[in-house]
Amino acid sequence: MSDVSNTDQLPPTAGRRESGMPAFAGILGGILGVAAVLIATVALISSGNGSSGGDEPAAGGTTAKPAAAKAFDVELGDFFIRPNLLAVEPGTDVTITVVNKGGIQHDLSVKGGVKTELINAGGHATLKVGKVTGRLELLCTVPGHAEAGMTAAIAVTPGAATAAPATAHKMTAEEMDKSYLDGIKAFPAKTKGQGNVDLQPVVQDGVKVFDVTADEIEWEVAPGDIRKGMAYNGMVPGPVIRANVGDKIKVVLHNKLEESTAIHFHGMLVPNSQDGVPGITQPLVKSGETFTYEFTVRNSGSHMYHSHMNGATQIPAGLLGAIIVPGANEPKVDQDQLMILNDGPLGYTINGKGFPATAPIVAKRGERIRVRYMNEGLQIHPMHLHGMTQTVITKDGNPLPQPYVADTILVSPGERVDVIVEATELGVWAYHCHILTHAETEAGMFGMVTVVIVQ
Ligand SMILES: [Cu+2]
Repeated sequence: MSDVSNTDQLPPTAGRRESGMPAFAGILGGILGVAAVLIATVALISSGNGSSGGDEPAAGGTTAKPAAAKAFDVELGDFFIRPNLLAVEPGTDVTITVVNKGGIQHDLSVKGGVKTELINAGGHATLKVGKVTGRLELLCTVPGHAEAGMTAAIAVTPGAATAAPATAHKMTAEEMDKSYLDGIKAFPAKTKGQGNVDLQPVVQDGVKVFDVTADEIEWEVAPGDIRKGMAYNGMVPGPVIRANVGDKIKVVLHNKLEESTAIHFHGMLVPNSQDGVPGITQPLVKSGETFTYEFTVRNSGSHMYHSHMNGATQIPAGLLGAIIVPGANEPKVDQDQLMILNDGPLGYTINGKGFPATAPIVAKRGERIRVRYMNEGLQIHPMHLHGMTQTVITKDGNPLPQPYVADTILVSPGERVDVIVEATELGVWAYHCHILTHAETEAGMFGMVTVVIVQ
């Protein structure tokens, strides 16, 4: 098999090009788009044999001792880079074929250097690192992803050419079975920290005052999976604020973050000055500052409060919570469950936890369960319950004139959807996001998976 540095397959006219540019990639590079797949194929072939190509003629064609070239395959995922250490001989010309196996966009970047474009889930890209003379750090530059584990390195190691090729580990069928069943055995796993705890207000002069402190935290998403996040009152999701229509409420935000923030009351009808968008309706709430929101609750429903500053990072990192305002005609239910969906630095989570640390819903046969879906993430999540249907009764806090029945409920970012589940069927029923890259890997279930147990 040939390496990308082979030049004997070149047409004579292709002899002049940038010094050190791998010939194949040099030609194909001109046909962007279509080329990505072809380069991926070439790289797959070339990296399989672990050859450095060091004995091949140099691409530049004049120097006596050519630079070796080496192509690597690297997988990106939520949130890993595999393999995370690429060993090369000093002076090797490195090209990396990058495949995004995750469910969200990632890129691969040399720290402070070249990087790929954002790669969609399932997409490929090629990173031409060039000649490597010293250790290089690699990372995904999407905010929060490096912190979540997406880092790697190219290490310069004399003798690397004869070492085993660096390839992503592929699990055997037995390993897959064991890992899958072990995950289910661990459910529901205990982890440190729990979100959605009711926030008790202090009543001052007839006003319900809720104190909320934003701070950086470490959060155990799943057993041993501890990630850097941000939280209100140290929990993800933040504490639940409950109020009634007509209540005068104050929400006092203390900013202990190292950056500015603000709170937007998503879905609530508030005076413009209380809408929580820095620079548009209020000043920035800078690090160390306190800001008080005050308004009279006007509309009922399942609502949310979340950051509206650096939102693509702060909200997925955990600055979010539910506001529940009962309506005039609430359905009669035996259980009222919150299901806050999120994705980002904390991974794919239901109420701040990933499987097997998610909580099951346990019901007696015949119970009526309301589930309030809220999507605080950056992606859509079609939530599928096995065995029983879901009746959609409310959208964004507004009761539907005509409820409808479904088994998969698509919840888009910012949406709230209330459903009723009649727990009529005995058994343990899987309940998960049906974008399966949010729920399963070859190592088993993770992320947005839980169960409904009907006894
Ligand atoms: Cu999902």
